[in-house]
Order: sequence, then C-alpha cells, then structure tokens
Amino acid sequence: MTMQLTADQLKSYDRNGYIEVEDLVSQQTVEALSNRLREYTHGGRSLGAIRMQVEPRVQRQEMQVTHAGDGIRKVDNLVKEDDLFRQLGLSHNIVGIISQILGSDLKMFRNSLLMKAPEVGSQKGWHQDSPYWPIEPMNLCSCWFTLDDATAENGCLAVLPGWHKKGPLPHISVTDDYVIDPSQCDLSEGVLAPVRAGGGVFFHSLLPHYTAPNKSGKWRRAIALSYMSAKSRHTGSGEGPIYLHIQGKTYPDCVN
Ligand SMILES: O=C(O)CCC(=O)C(=O)O
Repeated sequence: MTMQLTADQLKSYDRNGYIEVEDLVSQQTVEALSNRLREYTHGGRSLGAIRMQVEPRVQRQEMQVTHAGDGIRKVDNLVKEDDLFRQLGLSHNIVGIISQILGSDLKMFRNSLLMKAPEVGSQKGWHQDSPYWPIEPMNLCSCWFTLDDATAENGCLAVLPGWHKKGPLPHISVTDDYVIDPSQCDLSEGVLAPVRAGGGVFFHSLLPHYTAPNKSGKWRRAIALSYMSAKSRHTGSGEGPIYLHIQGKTYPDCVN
C-alpha cells in the first residue's frame, strides 16, 4: 500500500518545515541503488548526461584520495538518465507524500546526489534552497533520500525548525559556498534530522539546513529529489528549461 502522511505529520511539516519518514523503499532497493551509484563513481559505467562535481579541496589538490570516486561531491541528473534512480524519483511513496504537500500536479526541479566519503566529504553551510533557485512561489519540497544511515557523525541534515516561515534570508558568498548571513539566524535553534538508509527527510525550500563534514569511517550518500507544483513560475532569464514531468497537468505560463 502507498504510504500516506497522517494529519499530525502534515501539521508538523507545516509548523516545522520538515518531516522524517523511514522505510520509503525496501533494503533491496537501497542496495541496488547503491551498487548502481558505485558503478558510476568507481566502476567506469558510462555517464551520458550525468554530471559529477569533485570536492573543491580534492580539485585543488589540497587533499589526496585513494580512488577518484572517493573525491566526488555531487552527481546530478541521475533521475533523468538512469532507470533505477528514475524509478526512485517516480516511486509511489515519495511522490504520494510530495503530492499531499504540494498538490497532485508536479514537476521535478532538480535531483542531486550528495556524496560524503569517509573523512573526505566536506560540510555544506547553512542555507535555504529557494534563494538559489529561479522558481516562484518559493514553496518547493525536497525529499532528501538517503542510501546510508545518516547520523550526526557522517553528516545527516541539520535544520532550523519553523524558520521556513520567515521567508528568504540574506545569503553571502564565502569560500566554496553561499550561505545565510550568520547575523540573520540563530543557529542555537538547530536540530539534527538523522534518518536510516531507505528513509528520507521531506523539507520546505525555505527551511535553513546544513550538513557537517564526514568525520566518520562510514559513507554518507543521499539524493535530494526536489519537486515543485506545476503551477510554479520560472523567474530566471529566458524561457527556462523543460523540467521532468512527474504527474498531473501542465499549466500555461507556468513551468514547462
Ligand atoms: O546532502 C548534503 O550534504 C547537502 C544537501 C543540501 O544542502 C541540499 O540538498 O540542499
């Protein structure tokens, strides 16, 4: 049966800007996705239009890795290009929960798999997603789906509950990152959102979030699947790309 959020869980998402949900897929599916990912990062599987980004310190040769795959920070476009990741992005449990939050007409804005190799993966500073993204209204929802148990030690999400209601906050550029101006938020309100492999954190695109460097001996790999209502508008220059259609209708003058 397709998973559904309860009324209390939906209220909690509205109040806090996020909700953790375990067991979105089976452990066999987690294993198949992990093996497939490893084929791309360590096994030489052809990438096609899949894009990889290397850890900045590895890129600058300030840090050495034993295998080039251990130095990868980000893998973009798996949902469009890979059959197993496409099934994940369209899976009943994830899309069902997203449609409870955003309504049933949905497009995918982006999918990025964020890798933190043991003792290599760096932090992602405190930020909100919407200020990075040319989409309005600023009401997208990401399922941060994890292939490994995400813990305090290996860099699970940390969030500022309720802060999505404060609207977009000023961001500043710092080395290798674009983060919320520290004078504009109270990080003492931050809480961790650990989740087991196969589970996910659904979070609002204005929720401030952070992940710590991976100081543990274990991998942390998670894919951020970011969905938007098909009634959203592209606010960047030009017409905007053709986004992956997830389900339901497409609207005139809205995202394609
Ligand atoms: O997974 C991470 O390390 C960072 C994720 C993140 O910041 C995002 O998806 O916006």
